[in-house]
Amino acid sequence: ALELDPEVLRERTAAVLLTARRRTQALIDCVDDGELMAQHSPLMSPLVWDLAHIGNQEEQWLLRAVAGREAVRPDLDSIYDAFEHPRVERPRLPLLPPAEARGYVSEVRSRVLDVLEGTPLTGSPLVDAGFAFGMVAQHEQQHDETMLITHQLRSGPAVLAAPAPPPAPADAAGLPSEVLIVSGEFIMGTSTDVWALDNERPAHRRSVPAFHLDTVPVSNRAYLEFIEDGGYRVQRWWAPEGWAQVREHGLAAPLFWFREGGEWLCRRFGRVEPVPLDEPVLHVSWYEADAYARWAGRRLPTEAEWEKAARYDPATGRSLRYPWGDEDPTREHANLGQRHLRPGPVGGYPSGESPSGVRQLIGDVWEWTASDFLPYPGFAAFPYREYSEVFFGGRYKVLRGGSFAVDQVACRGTFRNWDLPIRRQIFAGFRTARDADRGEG
Ligand code: AVJ
Ligand code: FE
Repeated sequence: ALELDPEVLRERTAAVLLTARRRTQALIDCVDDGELMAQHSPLMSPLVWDLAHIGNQEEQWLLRAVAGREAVRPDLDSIYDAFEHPRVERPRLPLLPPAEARGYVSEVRSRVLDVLEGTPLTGSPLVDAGFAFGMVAQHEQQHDETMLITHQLRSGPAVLAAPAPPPAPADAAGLPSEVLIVSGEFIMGTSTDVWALDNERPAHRRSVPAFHLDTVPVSNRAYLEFIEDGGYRVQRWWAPEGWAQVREHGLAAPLFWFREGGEWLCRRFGRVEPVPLDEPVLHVSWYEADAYARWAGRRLPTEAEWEKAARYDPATGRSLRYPWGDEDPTREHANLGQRHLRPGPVGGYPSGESPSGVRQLIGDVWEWTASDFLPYPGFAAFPYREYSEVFFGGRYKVLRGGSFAVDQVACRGTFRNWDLPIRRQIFAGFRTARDADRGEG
């Protein structure tokens, strides 16, 4: 996608870095210094930690690794090393106060723009097609999503606002509930998408038997049926660890939901509203998604099934970058980039439909899959083991598709996210699948 004239590549790279910084700025400028330093949830860092961590990663990769420049603030590396300090202890670190953190990230950025001007974007895997710059922009955008989660967990008056996403199109109510994805091999992952991260590589063949996938993500309306049918009280729907979580924490609904006067309400960025029945369900753990699917007589899709539904074009046998084709998303295709601070109603974004007719695979809500986070055959850690490799194994479940909170630079048909199956604060929902009957597809 970025086979470009070097000047155009430089301009686009600078623009992508600027887009990320604007988002970061919006997320920190709306609260005072006390709130930037505070820990709003033990699950999250203080916002000011994320801010300086963004700058520190940018310094390490672009100023030191790419440009070979002397360190600006080598003393900060340890404070902002995510592996050295778990989130719960970050408020007690000697963090840069807000004004200094702002000064640090802007100093790093101005040097980075200088490096971008002067570095040939070819000649080593780290700089080819601007990879390291793209990686750093994706890193900042991923932290912008993390910071938005912190905002959702924060209590106090609302400080963020955004226009509502477009209403569902006229055909949304008449969509088939599920779509058949035909049997056969497809190409999973990528070896050619220049800013794809290590865990998305390499492209490889995967055989996927025929299956049916929900046309749209599971809605709050559908999820409420599970709740009202006593779903949280019936052990047989739940994986053992999921049932333990329900019992231990008294779970009875998605995170941020509560009941008042017989009505289900939810909290969103400091405001309360009736649970929007037509939106995809959000803030459920993998265990809740898994239990709902079992209750519905279905199951979660595997990661390979999800990617085939999103990328495989039966007409050509090719795998596309996105459900709609190879072109970057526009606002017609998907709800991304914190443009709207909520998912759109189910059935939306018809221009973003996949060749098989599945909607909203990209944007709106991250989708839990049945799969553990594992390397693809031929995986090679690049450029650092701590991005993906140290998370491989059975502890983390894969999420696909991106949410309204992630920017397009960090979202594509091959992009893989992962989290612990107990997590509920992330912007995650799901859709369900079932095996095809014999003879189908
Ligand atoms: C890919 C979203 C799981 O936030 O832990 C940020 C991204 N890696 N800094 C995370 C990441 C290093 C990562 N996730
Ligand atoms: Fe990070």
